[in-house]
Amino acid sequence: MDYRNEDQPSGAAPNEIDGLSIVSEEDGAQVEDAGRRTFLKATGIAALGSALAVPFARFFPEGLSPVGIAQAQDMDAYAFKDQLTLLNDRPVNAETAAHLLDDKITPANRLFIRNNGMVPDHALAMDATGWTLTVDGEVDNPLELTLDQLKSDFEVVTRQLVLECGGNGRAFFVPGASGNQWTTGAVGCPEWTGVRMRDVLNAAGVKPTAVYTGHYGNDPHLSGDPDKVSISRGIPIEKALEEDSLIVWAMNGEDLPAIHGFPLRTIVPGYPGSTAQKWLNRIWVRDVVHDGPKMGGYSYRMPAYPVAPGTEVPEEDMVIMTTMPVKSLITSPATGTNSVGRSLDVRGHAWADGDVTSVHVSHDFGQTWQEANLEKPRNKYCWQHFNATIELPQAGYYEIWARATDTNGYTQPVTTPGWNPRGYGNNMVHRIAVIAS
Ligand SMILES: Nc1nc2c(c(=O)[nH]1)N[C@H]1C(S)=C(S)[C@@H](COP(=O)(O)O)O[C@H]1N2
Ligand SMILES: [Mo]
Repeated sequence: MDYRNEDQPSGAAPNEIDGLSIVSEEDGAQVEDAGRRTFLKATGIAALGSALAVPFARFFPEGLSPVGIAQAQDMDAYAFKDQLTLLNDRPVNAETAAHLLDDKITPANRLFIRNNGMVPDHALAMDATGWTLTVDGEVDNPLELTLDQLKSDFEVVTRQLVLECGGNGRAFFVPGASGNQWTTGAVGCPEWTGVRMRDVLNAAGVKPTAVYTGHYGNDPHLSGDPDKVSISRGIPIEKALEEDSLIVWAMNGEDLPAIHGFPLRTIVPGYPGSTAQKWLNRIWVRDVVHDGPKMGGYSYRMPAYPVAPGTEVPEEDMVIMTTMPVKSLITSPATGTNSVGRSLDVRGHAWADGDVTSVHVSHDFGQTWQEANLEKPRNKYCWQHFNATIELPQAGYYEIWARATDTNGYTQPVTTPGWNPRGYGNNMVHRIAVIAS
């Protein structure tokens, strides 16, 4: 089994209150040299840094870079991010504190990053020369489309769509689950521009034998082995043919940033972020469920039945995670805010696989709930904004909780839901802490 990306168990789970949590380092001693890139010789402090996978390599003086040039380049591609929490720098993984996600449209510099491999060279150079998208497999006419063809031959659509990692909230599972210790910030809702995946698939002519897509990008594997694919996931053909499953080249009106998949990626709203293939160059239409790297084993798969926390679930009992659960995030005030007024304005976003029908907030650990104002979504799969004014009965310490309910009648649980080996799908209520004066 490849532990490099899914990482080792993190030990104790952090405190469950957002903002008071301890983000544990991961990937310790898992770093290997990537043969296909030039590396600085690991000596002295560099060797030590390499063994510990120091996550703040960019602060090291020039020449003392602990893990080498390729990683330094990835961190350059990360440099435009605004105050994100870096969980790992090889591969780059970073999340966003809730109060930094207050914008209605998530700016590029606040969107989380989840890389399984390295940022490809063409992206680092922002060079899309000769880029093509191949569509093959169970289709009548395999296609090889240039970016220009993609942009001119199909209807261009712009949609604001949630992108959320399936492991968002993993840090709160007890016992801890291995992988990036995301708290609440592996989510965002930028505006994407591109074409519908279904228009492209229909142009290729989907055969009746098609059951699944397989998405490929060209991000180098961490091992440096050019024959290894970092990640290749896919979606059921019915989902690929839905009108909001997109192939996009722009985020918030600009070219995709290098680290977010320049020049092309998929966006599959309602599904785990891992299906949103970055640096997309091929969609392979399959006559079986796609079996690329990170489709099998414990990756993005859940037990087929409820298991007790800590259970060793046999691999054959794991099933692919499809839709993401209903969720909400309080983006103002920031957790830890002191001296808030007794009349407290709170706001945030809520999202689901479909629409959110209501959001409730509580200041007394869920003993009483108050319905928040909820805006309609700008388009399907866009997050919805809520706000409420909570009257706090007296000065002191409060937790503010938010709980969303979706059109299917599902409500966020107040505790971590169904434990699973890799800690996916945690949609427990979001909690912040404030002191009222
Ligand atoms: N080629 C490629 N695509 C990828 C990944 C990756 O490592 N390589 N990570 C996936 C995962 S697990 C997630 S959650 C999203 C994260 O997208 P972002 O980094 O743009 O936020 O990209 C997905 N697409
Ligand atoms: Mo992810």
